[in-house]
Amino acid sequence: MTISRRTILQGATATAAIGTFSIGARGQQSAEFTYKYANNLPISHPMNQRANEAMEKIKAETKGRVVIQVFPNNQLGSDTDVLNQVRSGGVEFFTLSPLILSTLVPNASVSGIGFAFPNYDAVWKAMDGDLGTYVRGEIAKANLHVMDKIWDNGFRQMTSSKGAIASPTDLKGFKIRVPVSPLWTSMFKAFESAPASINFAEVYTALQTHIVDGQENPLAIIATAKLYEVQKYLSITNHMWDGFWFLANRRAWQRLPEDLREIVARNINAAALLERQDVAKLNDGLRAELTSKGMAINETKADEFRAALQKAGFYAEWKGKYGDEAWGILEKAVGGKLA
Ligand code: X2X
Repeated sequence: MTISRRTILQGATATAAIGTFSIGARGQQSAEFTYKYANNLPISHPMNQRANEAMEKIKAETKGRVVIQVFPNNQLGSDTDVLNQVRSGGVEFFTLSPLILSTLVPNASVSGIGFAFPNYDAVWKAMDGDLGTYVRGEIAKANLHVMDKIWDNGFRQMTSSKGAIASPTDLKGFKIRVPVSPLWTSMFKAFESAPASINFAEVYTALQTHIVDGQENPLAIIATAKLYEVQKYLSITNHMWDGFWFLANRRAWQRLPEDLREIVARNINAAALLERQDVAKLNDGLRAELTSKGMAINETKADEFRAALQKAGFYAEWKGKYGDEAWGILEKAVGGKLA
């Protein structure tokens, strides 16, 4: 390959444009690094509230050198689109469910195996411990940077416009939206449902127009995304825990000098811990609110659903896919055999 003088000059100009402290049109100083952070959740969800606070702190602590703009609510595209953009560098930061990330990093979804975690204590011990370390190692191999602390989405519950889901038999033939992820599709196929992969950006409309009859999400999302407007029945299934890895385009991350990276990572990880508390608190208080919005809520027995998955060969199949190393770390984290 020959590199012409012209290419070198172009390269030098591009680097200078990124690296200098420029003066904006109205005379105010513009930031040295202006980055975009995209996510799929409504503005009112704790994730956006805590991310906004973190970005303010980052701007202040870096004396305006780093400005990270928050784009909530799929403004920059659906999860599938934005995953591509964060890989190419069109978007610098993105929060994504480990299960959807598994379309790029297959073993990232191991934390989403059905009925694996009994409670939040077990989740945070695992995700801030060996299981999280293992998954972040896998993500790093895919050329993405990932922050240490995973954000909470929550334990997922099922909703329907057709009727209550009281036992696994109610899931047979059920037209349910699932996020775009092989693990989600596999789980609902094991229940003999008819899962449809749909990005969150289209979920409200898909429910409203009855393309699907149900979906599953934590209470905080059912409330903030107003899914109660288009769903009548809420079944407390706690069928899996889900979170959001805070990802960065690797080149964009490495462009930041070391001291700025430290400020950005520290504030984003601290915000994750606050967001975890917010979501837990929110989920505790939401049953009454969702009932007042007209939802009919029922409890279910986790053991029945787990047994149905076991019988369908779900756990054995995924143990084989993840391999003994990843499966062993998961089982150690949850303190028991899963398959
Ligand atoms: O798409 C969903 O259902 C959501 C918002 O929970 C995720 O990001 C996985």
